[in-house]
Amino acid sequence: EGKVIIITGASSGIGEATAKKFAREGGKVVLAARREDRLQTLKEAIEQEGGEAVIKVTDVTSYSEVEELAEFAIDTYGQIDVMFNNAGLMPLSFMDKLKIDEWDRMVDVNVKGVLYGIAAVLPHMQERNSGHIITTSSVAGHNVFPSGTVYSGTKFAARIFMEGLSKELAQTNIKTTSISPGVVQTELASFITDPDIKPRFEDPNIPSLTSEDVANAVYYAASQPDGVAVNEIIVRPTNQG
Ligand code: NJP
Repeated sequence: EGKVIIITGASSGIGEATAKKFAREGGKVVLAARREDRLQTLKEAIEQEGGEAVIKVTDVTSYSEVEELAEFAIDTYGQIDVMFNNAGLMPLSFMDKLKIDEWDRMVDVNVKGVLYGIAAVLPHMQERNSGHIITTSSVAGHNVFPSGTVYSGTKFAARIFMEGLSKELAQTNIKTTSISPGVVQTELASFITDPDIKPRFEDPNIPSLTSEDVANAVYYAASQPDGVAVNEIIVRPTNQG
């Protein structure tokens, strides 16, 4: 309640659902992504329900933009309680397709974007000796599957950043959490360009979670008492296989 949370990738899917969840629970939500129209629509939806949100157009591949996002949150609300590094891409393909551009984009958003999010809030949280950094990894950050090799690598990295940071911050009150969802029905698979992969991941009949299921897991981690850190959550559809 009343927590200030920055959410990257707030313009759709898990980020959007998490924004609505925190706003309903009384949080002050800072919505970040590239698509301003989507952020504006979400802000209005949250306000119509009596919640509080502001928007900041941000490309997480730019450190200066992520820094400005953190400064904007502090200027607006005085503090950052939770940083949710959630923006991500999953253009799956077999490695021998050599989709170098897509590898670059996954590394830029899924790896460097997370590091920039950490860097932008860490000094502020250390100064207050309080705060919580939450990052969306994946079950692919625990197990690699064919066509998901590069994506998995980025999600292993994201999870290890949270684990290592948690150890480095062990003497502080700052918490870290890695959220690893299984399949979630969002727009993520729509950006797959490999025709050998795309139909399988866009099949609406594969067992999947809703974005709200993941938002509930994020909220669970963020709403624990001061002395309790939930460092890792794996949340999967019961029959994902
Ligand atoms: O996907 P989607 P999800 N700068 O496509 C944003 C992970 N995950 O909600 O910039 C800033 O609806 C983009 O915003 P925009 C996944 O890896 C998912 O499923 O306006 N933001 C949009 O809001 C990812 O880390 C599944 O285009 C950027 C958001 O990212 C997280 O969940 C399973 C950006 C993507 O929303 C959320 O993805 C799993 C940039 N440069 C993990 N580039 C799953 N869906 O099955 C993109 O294990 N975004």
